Amino acid sequence: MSLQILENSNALLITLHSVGAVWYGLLWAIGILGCLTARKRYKLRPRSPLSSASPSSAPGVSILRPLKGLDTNLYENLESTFTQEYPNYEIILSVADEDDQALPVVRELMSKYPDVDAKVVIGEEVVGINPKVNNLIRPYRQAANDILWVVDSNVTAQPGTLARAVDALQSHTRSGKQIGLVHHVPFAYSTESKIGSRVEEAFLNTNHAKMYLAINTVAIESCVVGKSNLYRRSDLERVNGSLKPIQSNDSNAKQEGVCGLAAFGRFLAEDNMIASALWHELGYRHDLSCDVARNVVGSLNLSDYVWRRVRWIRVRKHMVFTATILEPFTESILLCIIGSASFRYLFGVPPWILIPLHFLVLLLVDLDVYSSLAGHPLSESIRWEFIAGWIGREILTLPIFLFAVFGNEVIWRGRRYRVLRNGAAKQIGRNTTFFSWIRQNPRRDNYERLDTELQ
Ligand SMILES: *[C@@H]1O[C@H](CO)[C@@H](O)[C@H](O)[C@H]1NC(C)=O
Ligand SMILES: *[C@@H]1O[C@H](CO)[C@@H](O)[C@H](O)[C@H]1NC(C)=O
Ligand SMILES: *[C@@H]1O[C@H](CO)[C@@H](O)[C@H](O)[C@H]1NC(C)=O
Ligand SMILES: *[C@@H]1O[C@H](CO)[C@@H](O)[C@H](O)[C@H]1NC(C)=O
Ligand SMILES: *[C@H]1O[C@H](CO)[C@@H](O)[C@H](O)[C@H]1NC(C)=O
Repeated sequence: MSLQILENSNALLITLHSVGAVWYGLLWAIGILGCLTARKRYKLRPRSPLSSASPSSAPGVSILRPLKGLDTNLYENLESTFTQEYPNYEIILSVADEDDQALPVVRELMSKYPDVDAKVVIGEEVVGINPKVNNLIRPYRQAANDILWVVDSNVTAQPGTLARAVDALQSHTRSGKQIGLVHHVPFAYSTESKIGSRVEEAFLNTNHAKMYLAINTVAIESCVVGKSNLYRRSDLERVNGSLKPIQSNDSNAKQEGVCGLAAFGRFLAEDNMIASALWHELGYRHDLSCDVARNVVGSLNLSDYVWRRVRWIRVRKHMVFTATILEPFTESILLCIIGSASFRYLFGVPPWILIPLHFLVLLLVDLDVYSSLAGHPLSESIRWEFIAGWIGREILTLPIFLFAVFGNEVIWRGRRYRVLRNGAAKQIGRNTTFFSWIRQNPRRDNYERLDTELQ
């Protein structure tokens, strides 16, 4: 009898450890896939023939830049859109408020580049709780071209980026599906030695980029952050954010109810939802071109970083529930515990070999991802700070996750929102209970980005 129980529990342990070992192997495979994709995709950035095409032969593009306040590096970020090597584009810069501090910068650039077709739109139109969508709605309607490139205020793009993105938008996947959206992986760089900035930089440029590239290579589900997205207005006009496939074969059919950008004002992570809607409602796919969305991280302290991740997890939780719940098990520390327990049980691999090896190889893979995206290895001057930031991120991940996953409220640019089940959000009043007072911690400077941290 007791032998029977022993055998059963043995079988159970073997099963559990086998699942653990397979999971461990799978996650390494995903990580390596991300690393190899980064190497392959970003090594060469060939010039697109569109860069020097005649204006009439290149499809027109409207670049939309929603702005709010003075970002770190705002002048250079905006200037990078004025210097795109592309024959046929206009720029529409928009602010919600005529006193916005971004306006003088915009005016200066417009007088520096009088030959670039650029204009400013002042004043938002409220279509939902998302201030970025409210700010974008008028430029969206006024855009002269069907192809829109929506670029966050803190993104800098290299001159060839637009032409390469248009090439990608006009292509098809290998299985013949149409490309509905082109996005760019964020690549952060920090000019400051503050700890939050270093941790953010280490996160975005290693683990985040690696997973992002791997998921987009496997392409079983839409996975897009909206720092820099190119899509067609005519496509967006057909979807309503319900993510239900469109019920008609007619290529002009639209969904019911409000369609277009206005339908996404109810979401906090509108960029993510737009990408999902194009994917699920129209059956289109996404493509990453070989450019990155360069992103200067301003000065962040540790609590800024923590709150940023908390917001991200809370918003994402309702959109991709399973992926969010699995997330801690994909992160290095839990993964290492699972892997070392399983390999010890199944194959007798001692943890003192596996654990150091695990973290060492992980660091090397992550540094390789960094150098692929950056186009050069990590520079000597920031090496140790970067590695310290990387270690900090690995350690912080689980506590942040546990804190974030049990809440639904986020504070975004001084406003409180409750995230609802379907990913939509509702703005709530400024209750000053003890808890809301504690949660009011995120930074309060006047320059928080319009776009930002909710991806
Ligand atoms: C759409 O096309 C498929 C095959 O091309 C056809 O079987 C189906 O009936 C069509 N549906 C509608 C609603 O027209
Ligand atoms: C979107 O359109 C679909 C079908 O066309 C409809 O079932 C759904 O209710 C609409 N959703 C919204 C939010 O309007
Ligand atoms: C304060 O919080 C309560 C419960 O959390 C909520 O019902 C109420 O609407 C909030 N007050 C305001 C002004 O939003
Ligand atoms: C972090 O910076 C924000 C402003 O950006 C500030 O409000 C907050 O007090 C700082 N936190 C710490 C722990 O220094
Ligand atoms: C703009 O984009 C970054 C990149 O992820 C985002 O997290 C943040 O909110 C904004 N940038 C910085 C660097 O502060």
